[in-house]
Amino acid sequence: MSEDCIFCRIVDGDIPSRSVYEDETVMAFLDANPLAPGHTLVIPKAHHETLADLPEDTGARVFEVLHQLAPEIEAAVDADASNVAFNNGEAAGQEVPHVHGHVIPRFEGDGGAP
Ligand code: DGP
Repeated sequence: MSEDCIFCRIVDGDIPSRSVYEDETVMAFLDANPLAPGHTLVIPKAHHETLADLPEDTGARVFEVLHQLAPEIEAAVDADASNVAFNNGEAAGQEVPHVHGHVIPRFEGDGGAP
């Protein structure tokens, strides 16, 4: 837990979120600035800044949850596909320094990658 990390505060329940999934290791919730309906963030509950900091077993669990949730999220919003992506490090556009995978539903003809 990092006191000044927004996502740690969401895990702790200090900041409200619209929960999509939760287990011991991983949490998923709707993105506050969605690029598409159903845009979801999947995070490890423990604070790790980038993928390089993430223990292998935690990373594996994050991927298992992404694997399970991406098709369920697509179905929930009637999407045709999804982008599943990590902005990994500040120079790559990572604004929140707590590892998170984006699931961004995509629709035929919606104009290309975000
Ligand atoms: P990135 O640029 O990859 O670090 O994406 C960070 C995402 O986090 C961005 O799409 C907006 C989202 N976000 C930032 N603050 C909050 C918050 O307090 N709640 C939720 N649900 N999402 C947030």
